[in-house]
Amino acid sequence: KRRKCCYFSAKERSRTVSNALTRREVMAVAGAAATVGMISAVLGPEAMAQSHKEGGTGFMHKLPPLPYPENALEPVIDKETVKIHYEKHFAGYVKGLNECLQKLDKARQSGDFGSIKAVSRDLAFNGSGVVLHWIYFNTIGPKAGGEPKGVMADMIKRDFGSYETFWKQFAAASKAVEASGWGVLAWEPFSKRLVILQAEKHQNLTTWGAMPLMVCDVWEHAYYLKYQNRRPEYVDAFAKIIDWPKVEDRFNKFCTTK
Ligand code: MN3
Repeated sequence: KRRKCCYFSAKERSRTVSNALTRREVMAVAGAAATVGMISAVLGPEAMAQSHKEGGTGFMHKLPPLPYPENALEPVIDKETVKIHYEKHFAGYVKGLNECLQKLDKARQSGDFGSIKAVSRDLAFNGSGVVLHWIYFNTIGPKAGGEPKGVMADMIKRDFGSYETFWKQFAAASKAVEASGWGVLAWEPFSKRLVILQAEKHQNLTTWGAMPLMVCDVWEHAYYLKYQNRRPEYVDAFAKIIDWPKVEDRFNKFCTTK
C-alpha cells in the first residue's frame, strides 16, 4: 500500500493554504495556525469534501456525518450519550471553529489584529476539538474491538512489545488524564514510532507533529450518563469498539516508517 511521507499532498496543501490562511498569515498566528494546518491534514480529503467555500478566503467547516446510528455503540456507549456528544459537543466545536475563521477573515480584511491572542486561543481550542472528535467518532464503531490485525498489529508489537502491553499503557494513560482530556495513540514522525500521549488541555499540542491515530475521549460528556464517575469502567469497555481497520486506514494515509 502507498504511504505518504508528509501529512498532506502538495495539492491538498495548496488548497488548504488558499482556503484557510496564506503562508504569511500562518506564520503570524503561529501555534493556532498550526492547528488549522492540522485540521485539514488530520481530517484528510473526506473532511475536505465536507467543507464548503464561502466567497473570498472564507473556508467553513461542516459537521461531518456520524458514520453509524446513535445506538450503534451500545452497550459500551449509550444512545443518549452519543447523541449529546455528537449533536451538542462536536457540533459546538465546529461552530466555534467557524466563528474563529470568520473573525480571522474579518481581521485580515480590516488589518486589525487587536484580538489575535484570544482568537488564536479559541482557534486552537475549537480546531483541536474538531480534529480529535472527528478521529474519535471515526475510529470506533459497531462490530469492532478485539486485537488489531495487519499493519497496526505489527506496529503495536514493534513499538510496545504486544497488544496487551499497549492496551495496559493506553488504558492507564486515559484513566489518569487529569480532569478533561484525551488518551491518544499517535504517530511521532521524527523517531517514526507510535507513542501514547495524554492531552489534558487539547488546545495545547502535546507533541508537535505527532499524528493522532486513535483517541479515547475522557471528557465526562463522553461517558457520564452511563458510567457517572467510573471512568476506568468506560475506558476498559472502550477496547470493544475500537475499529482497528479504520485506525490502519489513518496509519496508511498519514504515516511512513521510511
Ligand atoms: Mn468529547
